[in-house]
Amino acid sequence: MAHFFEGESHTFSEYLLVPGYSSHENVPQGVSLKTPLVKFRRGEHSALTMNIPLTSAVMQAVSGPRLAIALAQEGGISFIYQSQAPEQEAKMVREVKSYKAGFVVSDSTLTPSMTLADVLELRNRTGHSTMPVTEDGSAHGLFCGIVTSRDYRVSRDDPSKRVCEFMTPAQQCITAQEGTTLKAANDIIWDHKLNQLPIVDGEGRLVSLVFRKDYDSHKSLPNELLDEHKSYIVGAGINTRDYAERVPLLVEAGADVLCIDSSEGFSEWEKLTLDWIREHYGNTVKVGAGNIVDAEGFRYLAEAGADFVKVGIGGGSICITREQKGIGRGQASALIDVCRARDEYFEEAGVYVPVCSDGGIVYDYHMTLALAMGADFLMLGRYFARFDESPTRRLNVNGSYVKEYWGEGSARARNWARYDLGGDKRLSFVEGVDSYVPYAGPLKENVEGSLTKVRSTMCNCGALDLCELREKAKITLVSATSLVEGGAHDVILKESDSSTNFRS
Ligand code: RVP
Repeated sequence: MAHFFEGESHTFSEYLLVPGYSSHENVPQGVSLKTPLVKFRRGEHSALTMNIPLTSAVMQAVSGPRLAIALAQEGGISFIYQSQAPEQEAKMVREVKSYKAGFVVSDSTLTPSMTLADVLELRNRTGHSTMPVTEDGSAHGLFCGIVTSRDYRVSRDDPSKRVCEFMTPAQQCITAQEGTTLKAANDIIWDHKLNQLPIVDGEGRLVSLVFRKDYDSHKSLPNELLDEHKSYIVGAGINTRDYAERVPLLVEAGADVLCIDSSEGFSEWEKLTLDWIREHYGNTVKVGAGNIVDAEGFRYLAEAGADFVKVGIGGGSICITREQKGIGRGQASALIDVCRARDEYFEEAGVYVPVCSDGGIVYDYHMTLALAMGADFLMLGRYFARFDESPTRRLNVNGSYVKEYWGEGSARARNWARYDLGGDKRLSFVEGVDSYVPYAGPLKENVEGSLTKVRSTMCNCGALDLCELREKAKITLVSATSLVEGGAHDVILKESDSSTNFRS
């Protein structure tokens, strides 16, 4: 007879935090969100610590180089998606590692023969209004000029007008040589009243751009996550199929941490992957594993040598695994169960294996709940997909801006390595959807907004750091009726009031 699983299956929205005593010290400015990313022994420190407990999902629609840089600047980590050729993924990792704070490698470069229509399309897609022009349109091609929104008038100019007819040509641009310091570049910008300064090499090839606005913003990045060479920390996804080929390329490219990206991680495939990495790299390569949803799954991966363990099956916003296969578990219950197992394992083995709660965060308060339930950090897809920096197109649908967001198990992503158990490819089925999410602007201000709420709630619970939150948080299950009470109710909302839209 089938075994009846005794654990529960609740999700975040079914819980609330009951406030605890807070003293005069419990103010948001005093709250630390630092958290360990990889395992450590009792009495030691984690070799990698994040300044905020957020990572971005291993997904095509989420974690490209641009988002990885923006998130590292805020103190979190992206995991570049693995559903692409290993060389291509390694190139993205390299792009993040070679990014020098303040020196931007353009991802919207033009060629002289492109048209104004191309410029407008690119501007719409990326949100960038300044675009360098290179001979072959590559980010490091021969520098030909620059286009800004001051160079054309949409209402008057012919969309077929060529870029070379309205760009500011290279000869008229003030540029600086490769090797110029950020401070010196900034002085040139101010002395010549520029908005941006192209940096070129000895042969006139474009290296990067320095923007006037970035210098000041760089100075205000107190949480940025840098390695010992002052490059941003970045993670990369791997799968349980081509690791022997992929891992060496990612390590060589400088990935700081890897993560096995699998929809179902309680499997021998994961152990074989971890064994291979340990055999070839010992403990120098850090690698997380998942996803699992109970204590047994955690124990298996911890004993197999995972540096962190990821929890979550079927709770992702674009995920239809539960509908398609009937497997999974409510994210909150899964997390509580696994965090208990982590603490028991720590007691027993003296090794602390951080737990990541992956998927299903809809409201900002879900972040606080997940952290209070024991998550060391969170992984989010939908949340980050909405920002300027995600790699997808921004579109105008029925008068509102949206960004595209699709699951790794969707037909669009074709990430069979994440789901496939082998066998005839023609029999593969989808476990994810292709969708839109509301466009939400830049990552920085959204993350700041969400974490302000997290810090504030932590103060209400009397906690000044994440360990204290876990110890002090009082979590209660709520009834379906009290859920209704939680939103605005029994009033007629004014149309102009958008403050009830708390979804993040
Ligand atoms: P969410 O943040 O709710 O959008 O969830 C993101 C998570 O969903 C990912 O980190 C991953 O674990 C899972 N995912 C990604 N693709 C799919 C799918 O197509 N089913 N699920």
